[in-house]
Amino acid sequence: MTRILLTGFEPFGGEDINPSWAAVSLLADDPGVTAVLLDCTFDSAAKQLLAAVERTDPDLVVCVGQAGGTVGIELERVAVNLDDARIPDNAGRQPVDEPIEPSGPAAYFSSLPVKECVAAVRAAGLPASVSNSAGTYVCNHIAYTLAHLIATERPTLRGGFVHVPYAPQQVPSGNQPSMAVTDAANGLRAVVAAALA
Ligand code: PCA
Repeated sequence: MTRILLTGFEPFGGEDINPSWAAVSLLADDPGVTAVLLDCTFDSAAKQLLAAVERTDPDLVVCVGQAGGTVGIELERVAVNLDDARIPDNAGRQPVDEPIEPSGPAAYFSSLPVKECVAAVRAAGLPASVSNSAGTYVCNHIAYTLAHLIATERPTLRGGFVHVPYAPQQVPSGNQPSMAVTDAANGLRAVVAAALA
């Protein structure tokens, strides 16, 4: 059976939930899926991701994070070799203008078929788009770490990063866009199916 590793993040920035983990955990019992929760910290999240890849030896890895303020599921096309944190991570670390891999390339492209994944999410009736920046915080750090692993050690692994919007309960006044966690989960199912096709 195809082995699929999905990761989501713990809450950060004063939020009570992170819709990335809320959605990923709804896929935990899907065939072939291992769901792993990552700390929202620069240091431990990458270690947790690499350990999970070692443990599960996946064919596909989709890492998922929250992107507050976005309207749809965003397939990240690019990961940059830069940590530049606007707020401290959950361990209180706030790197500014630091490379992730000092000898690594400036950026990597996702090895997910991002356009096909967007089309699949839209076909499932949900908004989606390609994003050309995953930011410079913990999500980009994980996207770069994954891409670097694929480039240097696991050439047959396919993987990339996806951002999901806030869950509705995070924006009770409705002044920012949100997506039901069940919809985000179904969107992620479409991403996985397209990535494996
Ligand atoms: N979103 C943050 C980090 C964790 C998360 O869910 C980001 O976009 O970097």
